[in-house]
Amino acid sequence: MPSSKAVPSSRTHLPEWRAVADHARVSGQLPLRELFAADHHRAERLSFEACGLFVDHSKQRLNDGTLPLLVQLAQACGLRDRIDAMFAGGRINATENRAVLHVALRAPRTESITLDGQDVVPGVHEVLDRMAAFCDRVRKGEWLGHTGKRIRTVVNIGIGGSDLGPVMAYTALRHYADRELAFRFVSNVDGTDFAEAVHGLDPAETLFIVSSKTFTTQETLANARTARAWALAALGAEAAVAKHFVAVSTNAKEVAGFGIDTANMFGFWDWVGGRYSMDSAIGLSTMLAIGPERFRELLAGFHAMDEHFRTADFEQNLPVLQGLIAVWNTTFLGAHTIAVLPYDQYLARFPAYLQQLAMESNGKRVTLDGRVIDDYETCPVYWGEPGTNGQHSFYQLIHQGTRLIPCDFIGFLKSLNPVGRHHDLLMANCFAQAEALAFGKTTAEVRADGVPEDLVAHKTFPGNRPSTTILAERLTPHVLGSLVALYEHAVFTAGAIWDVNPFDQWGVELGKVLANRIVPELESGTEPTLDHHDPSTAALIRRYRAR
Ligand code: G6Q
Repeated sequence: MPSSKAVPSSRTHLPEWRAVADHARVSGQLPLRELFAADHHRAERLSFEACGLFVDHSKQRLNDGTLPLLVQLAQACGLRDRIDAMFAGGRINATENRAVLHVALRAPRTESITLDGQDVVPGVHEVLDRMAAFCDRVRKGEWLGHTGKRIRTVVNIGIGGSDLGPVMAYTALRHYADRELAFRFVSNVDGTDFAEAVHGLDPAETLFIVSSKTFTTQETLANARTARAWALAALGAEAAVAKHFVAVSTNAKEVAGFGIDTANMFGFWDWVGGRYSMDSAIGLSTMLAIGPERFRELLAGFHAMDEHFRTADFEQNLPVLQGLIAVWNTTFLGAHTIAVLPYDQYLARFPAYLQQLAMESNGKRVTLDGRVIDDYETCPVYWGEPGTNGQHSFYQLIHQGTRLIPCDFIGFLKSLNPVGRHHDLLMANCFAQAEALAFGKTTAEVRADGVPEDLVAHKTFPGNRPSTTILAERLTPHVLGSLVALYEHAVFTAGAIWDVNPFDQWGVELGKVLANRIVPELESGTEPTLDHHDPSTAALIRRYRAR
């Protein structure tokens, strides 16, 4: 008798999927030179604007049919329902049975978002108000350390989602930061990270923020314990902890157990994923740096993009288009990576932030209903460095290598540090790189330059290498919020097409479990039995123990 359990159907069985795949075979290689030559309005037609961001997709390998087919695919994949379910507090993180409501973190007071019949927005603002009051006290020098000195340095201890967002946001918004306060970040369990972060600091003037959603993370707790020992060694009394440690967490019990007064704890909720938490209390270091008002501008930027994503037609919807083009380039045109290239030094950590956002979200090989995906590729590798530095290292491969590497260029019309001609030079490079990638330099053009025949092939640029250019007026907290939300929702969109759950991260578990098993084997005084390890791992452990 045939089983009554329906076999989950692959996305590839959708007619809309096949239509995109067929289209990719026919049109995916069309040269950008020809596409631009055939349509003088292409740049305008494929540029989109919302929430202070101007996004030019015209240098992507798209022809007239591509975006409509991708939008039809999004509709067939139920993207609209998924968006509505997220904003309505549905438990769309099915494998963890959780709602996904980071959009509530930036909802204005006047809005309401309900989860299990309860409006979560008042709770969000209650925490924001407490954070603001705390930040004002620290920034004004009213919050004093144990010996009566004001706080001069803030050290955020956290890892993954509790580190990358705070580091990225602090770096990005440093222009707006209170320069009287210094900020350092400790994430790695490597003792070097802690040692270097506190080097030269006066414990009497240092405030640690222990940022951990679960407050059980091995690395963060190890660093927090070391920080407490470091502070108490100088300050003596246990009572100093209350003045030099605050916590950001969802786990009041563990926070209290660690010795931090829960009056000095800023909470958030299980419906905020770590990599979606930089605008929750995890952003405490950001708020300390830029102040509560600017932090609210950051939230307003996120919210503007949330509303755009929720309401705009897919054809004009920035995150939807961004997500669909990522799917187009990787799943249908075969690119394995996407390079993110900010032409702004303040965005130096943006590619690293995006790496976690995209790859921890969509780096999956099983669909929501449990089918192993063996007939299409999901999330690409995200990577990047700020321009122009990257031009002098890895751009060679993007221009002339054998691989297809779509690029996102991000730039600003105005510099926050106008110095001589620097900004013109910077942006000239940004525009030039996208132009060179798209149009290349043909063999005929190289020959016309009088290049010797034996070098012609070497000096030819094939072109047709796709990129998107994102521009904003200047890097403000509002723009940063919109930019991050653009990528958050683009990741969501791509996840809906790939049919994966962007909100779990089971793939990080196995290594953690194995590490916990190896720790006692490294620390034990007696020779442990290593029979349960493979020969390579056992030999590495023996070598380490024999040091
Ligand atoms: C993010 C991940 C992960 C998490 C860290 C830190 O989405 O879940 O990067 O943020 O493992 O976790 P804690 O905040 O619980 O310490």
